[in-house]
Amino acid sequence: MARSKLVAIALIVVGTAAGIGFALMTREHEAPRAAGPAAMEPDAATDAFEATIPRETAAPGPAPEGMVWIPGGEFSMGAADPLGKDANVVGMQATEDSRPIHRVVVDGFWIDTTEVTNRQFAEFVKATGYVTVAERKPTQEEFPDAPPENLIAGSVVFSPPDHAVPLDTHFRWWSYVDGANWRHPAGPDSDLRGREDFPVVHVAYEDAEAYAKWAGKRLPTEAEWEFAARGGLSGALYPWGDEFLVDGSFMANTHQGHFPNEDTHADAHGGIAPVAQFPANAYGLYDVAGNVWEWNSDWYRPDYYRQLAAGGVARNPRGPADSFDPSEPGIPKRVHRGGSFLCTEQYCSRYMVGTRGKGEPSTGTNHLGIRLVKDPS
Ligand SMILES: [Ca+2]
Repeated sequence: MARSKLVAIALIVVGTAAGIGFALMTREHEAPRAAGPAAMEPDAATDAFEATIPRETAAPGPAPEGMVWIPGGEFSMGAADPLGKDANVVGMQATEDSRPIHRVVVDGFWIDTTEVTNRQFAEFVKATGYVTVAERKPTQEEFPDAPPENLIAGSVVFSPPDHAVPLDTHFRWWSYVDGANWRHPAGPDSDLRGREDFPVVHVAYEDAEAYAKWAGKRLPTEAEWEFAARGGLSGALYPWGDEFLVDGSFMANTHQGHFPNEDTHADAHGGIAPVAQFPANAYGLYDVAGNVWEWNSDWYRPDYYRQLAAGGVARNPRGPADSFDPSEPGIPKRVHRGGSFLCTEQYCSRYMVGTRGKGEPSTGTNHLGIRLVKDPS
């Protein structure tokens, strides 16, 4: 924990790659790697979607409040590259880590229909007195090499420029803001009034785990998350199908306009939105595409799907034993899924259901939240 928080404190948000660092990742794919995975040429023999086969088991009892039963079953996991490798160097090209498409079986589970809200997180904090990572003032003992002036509690906030900028580094639109945390999502002058039904943000991985423990739930594995998000469809680009707009209507809270300096609000939401403002998928899940990214319990490796595919059908995979991200070697990361209100076809298209994100565990941002699952008792 201490070592990883150094990323945010001493280096200032190097590790905020919740769909943020994809430009960096893409560039570094072209450079020699010091360590890590072998070349990731997709295996054409396995790189195709096959039908989803949901189990026909009924829910094991009444649904816990705010949750639905996911029957589990066998499905094809991963993302194709529909735009071609030259179409978008900071977008779909970086979906190499979502291939090969491979067969996975997951057992049934309950899942939250929405992202965890500020109202829900406030109940947890009221009951436990929990203090999130972003609210804790880092100490010199924890970070002996950090300049004292950097030992300030805060978090990472989207801070768009007022003019077009190259999309080569996310430092152009992300800032470490002193005093930003879940209670003050845009910084000390902001608060939660009127935002009770917005997803909680600025939560680190350990904050998400603490909330889950209190709620009697757990974070989803990446395979569980994707099975649920696909809603029984096979190989669809989005949780609802293959067309981004349905009858001209937006189906998810994403970014419209020139990224990052212009937001046209064409989907009726400038920035983050309250949960469940767009239609649910066929399993009844809201915002599995867009609004905020969601922590998964798997460690991130770009070659994990290749490892799984080599072993035939994967049963309840729980992620690799360790983490490696070629864009930031030495910084362990957990998987993020679903994309956010900042994803656009110009940058990060991670609202596409099979695509992946990743982030350093102690780093929260104002577009990263929580959705939890629960095992049948
Ligand atoms: Ca989401």
